[in-house]
Amino acid sequence: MRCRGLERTLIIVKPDAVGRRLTGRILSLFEENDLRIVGVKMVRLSEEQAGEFYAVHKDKEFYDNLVSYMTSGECVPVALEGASAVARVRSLCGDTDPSKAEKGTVRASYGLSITMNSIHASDSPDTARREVGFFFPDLV
Ligand code: 3AN
Repeated sequence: MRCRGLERTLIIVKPDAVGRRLTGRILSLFEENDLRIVGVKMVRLSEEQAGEFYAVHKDKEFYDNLVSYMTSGECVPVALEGASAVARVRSLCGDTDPSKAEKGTVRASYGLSITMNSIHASDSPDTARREVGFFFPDLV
């Protein structure tokens, strides 16, 4: 059940982190910060699914690289719930570029590059609704 005042957001543990067996450690960080896992699964995205998920970046120069990376291995999409979940989860993930991410964040701890940066997190409540629904239609 969703309690009043709580927000939901989507993260994806990306192939670089799943492949290095970091999924549990990454999810622990969110649970330790009062975020509840309300949906979790493991998927291998098709090119079509990754393209649809990242449609907003279609015109960027890194789009092809991003889609090819996100389809290169297993991903773990997770729906998280908590107070101010969208902003707090973004802050726990750190800067897109791991070399600029604050110490203790997922990307500072585990990210390898801007592309292989270990985690995706929804960037606004509207995006979160779309992204949670993309993987967990029953949750929206
Ligand atoms: P974030 O995931 O931090 O919100 P976005 O939404 O700007 O970042 O970008 C989506 C994903 O695209 C990033 N997680 C990253 O993997 C990739 N990306 C973003 N900017 C670049 C870039 N300049 N070069 C390569 N990949 C990028």
